[in-house]
Amino acid sequence: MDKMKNIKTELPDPSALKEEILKRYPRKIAKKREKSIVINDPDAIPEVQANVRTIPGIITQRGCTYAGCKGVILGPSRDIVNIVHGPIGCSFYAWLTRRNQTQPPTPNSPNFMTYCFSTDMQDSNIVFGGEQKLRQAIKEAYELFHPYSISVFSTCPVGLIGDDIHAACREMKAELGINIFGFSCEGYKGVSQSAGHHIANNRVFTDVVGRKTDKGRLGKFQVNLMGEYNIGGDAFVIEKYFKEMGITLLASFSGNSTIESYEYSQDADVNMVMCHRSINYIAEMMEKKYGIPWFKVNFIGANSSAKSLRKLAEYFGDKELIEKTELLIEREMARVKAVADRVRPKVEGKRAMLFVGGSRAHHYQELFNELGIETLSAGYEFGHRDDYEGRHVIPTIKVDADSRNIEELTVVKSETLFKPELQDKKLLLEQKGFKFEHYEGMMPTMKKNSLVIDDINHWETEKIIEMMKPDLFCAGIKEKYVVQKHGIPLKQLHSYDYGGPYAGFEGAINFYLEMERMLACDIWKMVDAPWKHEPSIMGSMVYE
Ligand code: CFM
Repeated sequence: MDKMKNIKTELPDPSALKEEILKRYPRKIAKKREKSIVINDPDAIPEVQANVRTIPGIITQRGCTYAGCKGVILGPSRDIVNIVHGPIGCSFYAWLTRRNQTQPPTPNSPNFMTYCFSTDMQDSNIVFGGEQKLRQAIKEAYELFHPYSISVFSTCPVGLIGDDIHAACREMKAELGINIFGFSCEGYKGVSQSAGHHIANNRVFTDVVGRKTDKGRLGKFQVNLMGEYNIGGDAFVIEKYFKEMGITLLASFSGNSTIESYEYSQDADVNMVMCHRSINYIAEMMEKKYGIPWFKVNFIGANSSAKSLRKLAEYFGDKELIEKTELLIEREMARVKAVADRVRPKVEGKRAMLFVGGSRAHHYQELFNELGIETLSAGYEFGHRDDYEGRHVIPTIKVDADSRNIEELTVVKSETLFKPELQDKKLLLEQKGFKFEHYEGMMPTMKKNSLVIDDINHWETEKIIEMMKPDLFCAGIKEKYVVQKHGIPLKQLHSYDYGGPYAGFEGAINFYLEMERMLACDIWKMVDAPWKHEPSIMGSMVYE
């Protein structure tokens, strides 16, 4: 390792480590994985292979298409009954396993998030078809709960036997008189959760957004917040700031939300996109159809929260709004600074790795930067090249058979609801350097020689831990105990380990304190895994 290099901007070259990882793979697999393990150079971003099939048999972090559609996008809305058409296991897996929170306005307001609705398919349904059972389930759910809306999610067997869930939904919608729609989000439909996001975005756009056109204005500044799922109460924090600033949040896709609010979300003056991966499709389509511009925000990290709130105020350009925003930031930053000043010296120089989803592996690096914690290696489970390298690469992304599987909707301008004045405003602001439809991606913000790994697996996780010895690893429950047995603390960034919120200024403070607890402590060095002393069985195989 070359100690003379400028370690402020540059990490040691990890080429040898990459070789070491690839050496163990059969040749064909090594060739494939090589393209997903890249050594970063922020000045000349290398291409990352992403959004391709996981190698069968490898222990991936990924989930399925159904998880992305039902669990991620639709799951956090409270006034809709989400019926899973499939075997009970798929429902059980998706039942309250994410930490989305919600706050119904009154104790009597509908909230079906805690329920688990399933058609509980049996062998006989697989043989003779399950559509009739699905119709019955929709009817039963309606009679019991009288929800605002009902949706249906296909699981793998439904796609295999060919039940027409959309026909069943149309029939029941006509019969019951409420909005009922379905998602062909069979688990195998795409290579990861990401396909499920796209499928969910499409249907929500065609069947929900724009249904209510008589709402009228609800505030002076109307916005939608997209790609914020209220994990650990993050959305509550952001909503509080909007309220203080006088911003009216029409709809949040989809943390702390109602389906009803999506129906008039086309009345927004702007869309803010937090998690680009999961929701950029709706933002794009709403701009085409309704003329609503969108820009990227990030409320993870105190500095990025300040930047995002400022950008919002700048968009509206209202003097009073700008003043209120500055006051809020000043007050909150003073609180943040007091804690950061105390915690930073204790954790500065520690080294972290983050392997999460499709946006947090990037967003959380902001919090680490604020504490002087260095990111050695990071990657997404299912991000696309644009989430790594920036949106400018989108035209160069190869569309393969797996992506072609997911419908690309053709969207046309709405004759009656398109707002040309918002597009004029966008143009004017763009001339002043305001960036719309822009996401720079994760890699330009990471140091030279940081190791970027897409769809990391257990073997690679163990290897980078052994060789780079990070002080902290961020991932999910599947990785947690393997990592901790190495004597390294793991912070879950999907569920927050029941901590949080981590969004906004108070979230940053919570996270700093969590880092102090995890990193300024010696207990992890005392972990003694049994395999360090006991012989383990080794195997090898010849593949050619
Ligand atoms: Fe977006 Fe998410 Fe994420 Fe995601 Fe997810 Fe999630 Fe995630 Mo878990 S929508 S990409 S599919 S920010 S559930 S709230 S934490 S993997 S990084």
